[in-house]
Amino acid sequence: MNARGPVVSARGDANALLAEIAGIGTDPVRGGYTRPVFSAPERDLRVWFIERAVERGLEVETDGNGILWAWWDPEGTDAPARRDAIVTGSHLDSVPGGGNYDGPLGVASALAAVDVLRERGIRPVRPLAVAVFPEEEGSRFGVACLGSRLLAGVVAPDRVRALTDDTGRTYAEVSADAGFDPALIGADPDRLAAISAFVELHVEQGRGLVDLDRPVALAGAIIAHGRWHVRIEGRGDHAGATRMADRQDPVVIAAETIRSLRAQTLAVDDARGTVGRIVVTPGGTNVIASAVDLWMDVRHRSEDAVHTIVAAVTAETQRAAASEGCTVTVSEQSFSPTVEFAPEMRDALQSVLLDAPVLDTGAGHDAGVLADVIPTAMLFVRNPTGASHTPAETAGADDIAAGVDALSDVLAHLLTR
Ligand code: HGY
Ligand code: MN
Ligand code: MN
Repeated sequence: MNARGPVVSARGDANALLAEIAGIGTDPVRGGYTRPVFSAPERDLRVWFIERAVERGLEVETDGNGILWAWWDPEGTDAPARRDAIVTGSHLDSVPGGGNYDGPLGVASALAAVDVLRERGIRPVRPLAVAVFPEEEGSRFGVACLGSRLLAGVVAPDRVRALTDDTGRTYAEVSADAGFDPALIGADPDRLAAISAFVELHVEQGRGLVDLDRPVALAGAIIAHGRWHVRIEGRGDHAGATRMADRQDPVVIAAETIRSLRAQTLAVDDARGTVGRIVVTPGGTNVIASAVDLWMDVRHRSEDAVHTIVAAVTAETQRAAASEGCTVTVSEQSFSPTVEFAPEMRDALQSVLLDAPVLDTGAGHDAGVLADVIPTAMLFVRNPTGASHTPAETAGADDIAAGVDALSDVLAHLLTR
């Protein structure tokens, strides 16, 4: 018996694996799950993953970026010779109040697929790894897909070490407290060179499969998306003793930023613009704020459209701030260009999956980051609500099983070529 139940989890059953972690990181205030990187819930999820991987005979390592790699090596080979590896997996961290499928479904399905491949008698001729990427959501340190970006060398380690969470603690401090060595983060070209394909299974974040009435799809593209930190500074004062004409109220400017983002986004067909997080300082009901921090998330298939929207909102915000006697700084936290998944790989997998539909997505993924450096594909599993980043996110048991079968078919194809 181990921390979470029977010593040997149900074989080939992603539903059972997900059920084992359903109690980890539940959020009694927001609902759903809150599992930020380097938190106790995320640590528990890492322990769960390692237990489930080791009981499957996988050799687990944690690299300098905190990425977990659980290896199934071909018989008769040893670790240093790993090359042409096939990697699958996803993430275990969540947004605040998220669902139990965004990330964990891909990890559980990958573990279950190892069972299925073994049951089918597949003997890989190349290594297979199940990987877990940390801080995919960027919920703690602000940069999305932080682990995969570090691995790919597209974010500077010094910048990452200095990133702060909402308590002001740096990545370096928090990761060290969690038992990692922040001096070790950074690009790992040798590891990337040893990987010949990456496949990520993920719950669909949208209703494409519901509308098509299909359980599983392949990903076509991820639309460009980025996040910008807007800091507005004014003059704090007393809510009752300060005449309206004498105010420099940053909250008023924040309202203008949000109005402007909505208007600029609606003016561009199929653009998406969101402000989901605002921090007012000091945050008293009877206090005129001294500063406001808010974060914009802007997405569109055209990268130019994203940058045009952000520039227009910045200009309108700065004009409003000048008239209110406030100052504004807008800084880009992360940006992901539009990603087209490798067509030749996608087409090959489509034949393996008997013409699974191909869907684009507005959600970012580690697969989107790695697609620049490794042939990468994604599988989506139907989400009946289509909702995500909310407790309403879901996936049906039969569709989850269909996803495991599809991932197993894809991995069998890639492992035995
Ligand atoms: O924000 C995203 O698109 C992803 O869920 N991290
Ligand atoms: Mn995700
Ligand atoms: Mn997500």
